Amino acid sequence: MSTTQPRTHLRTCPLCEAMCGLEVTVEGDRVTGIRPDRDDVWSRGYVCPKGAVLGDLHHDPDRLRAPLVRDGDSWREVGWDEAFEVAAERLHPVIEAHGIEAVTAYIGNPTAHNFSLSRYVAAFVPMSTLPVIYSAGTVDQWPKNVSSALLYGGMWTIPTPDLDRTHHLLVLGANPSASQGSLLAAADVLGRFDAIRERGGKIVVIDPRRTGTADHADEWIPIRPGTDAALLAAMVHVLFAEDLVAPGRLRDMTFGIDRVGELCRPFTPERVEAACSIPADTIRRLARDLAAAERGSVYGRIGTCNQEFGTLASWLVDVVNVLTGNLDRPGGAMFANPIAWSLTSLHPPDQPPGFEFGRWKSRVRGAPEVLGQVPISCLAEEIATPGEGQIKALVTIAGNPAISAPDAAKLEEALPLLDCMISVDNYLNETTRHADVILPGLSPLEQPHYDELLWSWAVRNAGNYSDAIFPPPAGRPAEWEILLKLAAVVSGARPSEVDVGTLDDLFFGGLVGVVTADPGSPIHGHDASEIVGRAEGRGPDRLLDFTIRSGPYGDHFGDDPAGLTLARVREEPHGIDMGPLEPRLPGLLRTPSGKIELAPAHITNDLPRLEERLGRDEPPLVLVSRRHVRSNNSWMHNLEKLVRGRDRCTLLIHPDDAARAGLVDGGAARVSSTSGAIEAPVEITDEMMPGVVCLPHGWGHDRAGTRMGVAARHAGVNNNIVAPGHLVDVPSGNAIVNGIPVEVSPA
Ligand SMILES: Nc1nc2c(c(=O)[nH]1)N[C@H]1C(S)=C(S)[C@@H](COP(=O)(O)OP(=O)(O)OC[C@H]3O[C@@H](n4cnc5c(=O)[nH]c(N)nc54)[C@H](O)[C@@H]3O)O[C@H]1N2
Ligand SMILES: Nc1nc2c(c(=O)[nH]1)N[C@H]1C(S)=C(S)[C@@H](COP(=O)(O)OP(=O)(O)OC[C@H]3O[C@@H](n4cnc5c(=O)[nH]c(N)nc54)[C@H](O)[C@@H]3O)O[C@H]1N2
Ligand code: SF4
Ligand SMILES: [Mo]
Repeated sequence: MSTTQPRTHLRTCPLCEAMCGLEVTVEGDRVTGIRPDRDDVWSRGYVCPKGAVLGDLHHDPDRLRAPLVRDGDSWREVGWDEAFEVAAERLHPVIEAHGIEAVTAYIGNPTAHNFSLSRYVAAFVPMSTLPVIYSAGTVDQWPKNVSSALLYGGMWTIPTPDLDRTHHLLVLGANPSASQGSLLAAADVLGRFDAIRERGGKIVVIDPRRTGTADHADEWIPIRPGTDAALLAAMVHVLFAEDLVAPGRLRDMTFGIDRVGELCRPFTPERVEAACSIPADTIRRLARDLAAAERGSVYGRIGTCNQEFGTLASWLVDVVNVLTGNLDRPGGAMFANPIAWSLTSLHPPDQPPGFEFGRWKSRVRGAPEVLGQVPISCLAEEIATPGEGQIKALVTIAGNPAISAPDAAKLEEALPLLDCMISVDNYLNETTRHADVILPGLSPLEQPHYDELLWSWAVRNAGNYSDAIFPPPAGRPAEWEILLKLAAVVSGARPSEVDVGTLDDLFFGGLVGVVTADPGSPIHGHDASEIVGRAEGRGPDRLLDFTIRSGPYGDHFGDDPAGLTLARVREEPHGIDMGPLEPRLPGLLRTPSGKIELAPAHITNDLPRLEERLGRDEPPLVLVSRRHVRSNNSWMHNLEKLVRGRDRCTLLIHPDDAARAGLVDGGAARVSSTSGAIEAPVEITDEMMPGVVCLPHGWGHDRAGTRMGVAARHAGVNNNIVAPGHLVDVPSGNAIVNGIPVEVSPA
């Protein structure tokens, strides 16, 4: 009789930016245990509850394992050839009747965390020939992308706080106790926070909510949502007024330092204190403390992006880091130099040197394009409004906009109007229930893993490759193959004619051509056809090998024989660590001037809007969002171990506000705004500042026709029903989902 011996596999968790190393135990085809890998050079034994249930995700019976095709109200499991045939049958007539302009795509968050999707979405977008796409980026970090594009010349050139060496950390609108860090890749962020304080440093958290992160800080300063830009502008004012501006070596590589001082002069601490709800003295102290710190760093995240002045706030975070000399110095805010460079670091081919915005406008609302996209809230009206250019077909890739996009009710009404919808997704959920065809990807454990983008803002220069734990089931394509084939089908090809290998060669060859022609690349001048000819393998592995070999520590195709290749990286299953971050400026800058362009007009033109806001009457209550460590946006609620226990989709409200609204703890509240109303259980807590209530996003799993049994039993409500879609940050078009005026009453 044969017994299956337990085997252990080392594996990076693909769920968030912490990139924890795991030790996964497998018996036969079952995952029987997951422990943190204490020898992982990056995460050193850290894990959170989500990583520990990757096995449950793999075994989840609701996870789709075969394509689904809709016939009326019912679904049929089909083979892959048939799935693509049906996709073409339903999509091509739309394109013939209305042109490719009638088709668009929405790209969701897990794309950034998936071995295949993260690399091949870069192929899908151009190859599909879609003129316009939408993404979760415009409910996320678009303001930071705009700021980085203009300041440094790369929309993903984003500095990260150098946690392990800083002495002073100012955190705005980030809650790593839940999120585990964002645009800040580090495992055990809070442990690193504690270490800052243990070595005598200081941490200040600025947030309308006293979060689990604030519990690890020296000081929590509540702020009225949407006013971080005013606070930071006042800090800049103080730095100039008190002669504390000390950019050091950055001065010679920066344009616009004095201009920033002039522009922020009107923002005195006294003028912003009422709007921010932070005393002027406190603002002065924040500026002085930061200036006095030997090594300090300002870090802002989604609370500073998903809000009324997202771009100004995101920009001012970097402005303050520059003015205090902390940008690009150890202990400040630094740029990583990972083992494998990210495809996103290439300048977008459709952009002139530098960046232009507003090159086209959305049809219905006239929203200007920013970095190739308009707000995701435009999608519903583009589908629902008849006329030339109306959207008739949609492709979703690893996204759940029916829940995650503002004005969710409008999008839910619009999706059924589509003539064709194709979803690359692993679940039949609130969004994909509207699809004609669902094409599921492999489970994370059935594919290799190496993060594409996230190492670009890691707190160390590192990388880690994991092999697949289970072989992909026979006949199932990887998602890179799905994307290439789908791109060809969208562009008009018949599925039977598509040769994925040829498309992959085209994509790879094109990339090698671009890089060898780039004077800034270490492999500049190499013969592209020779590199392509010798490259082994295909798909994401071949790309990864190329980005490692042409990267900073690579073998540069023979120039540095001791350098890294994918094969060498694979020999180190606990990961490779090339050490702490090192200064990268001015070499990294890709601006037209070759300097940091600190006062770009596209951003500073928004300052009058901020000034106007200062005198505004404040609404009695505004709503903000939150995350929880056991939840992941909208999609891990089908795992019993994560959702069990008390309801986490509750309305947090300060005791004074609750009393005024007549709400009792554990009772039900009705939350309404100009866009809709929802009901949620009440949790009265002084962790909220008065005047601000809080709901998590990502819930509302009570919709008919989904196939997520556990999630449906823990449905919660969708806070994006009360997020009005017209509320966007002006320079970026990013959604405002924090600081929404709401009314609250007993339900
Ligand atoms: N009110 C409010 N709204 C918000 C936010 C907020 O703070 N407040 N945050 C915003 C932010 S930051 C983000 S990033 C967005 C997220 O918005 P989305 O990206 O639209 O939503 P997710 O919940 O991440 O959707 C994940 C989808 O991908 C599928 N999926 C998971 N893994 C895979 C995979 O490996 N392959 C494929 N093909 N599919 C997969 C899931 O089944 C699910 O359908 O939400 C935004 N919305
Ligand atoms: N467990 C888990 N981890 C995740 C996710 C998840 O859903 N669950 N989502 C992932 C994704 S897609 C992202 S983008 C990241 C986000 O990572 P974080 O940015 O750390 O996100 P949050 O935990 O939502 O923390 C945002 C904080 O901003 C505060 N805030 C709201 N409005 C304002 C404001 O106007 N000003 C200030 N100063 N603060 C404000 C909120 O109260 C909240 O505490 O997390 C990622 N990691
Ligand atoms: S913090 Fe949790 S979800 Fe994030 S990588 Fe680590 S184990 Fe995975
Ligand atoms: Mo996000």
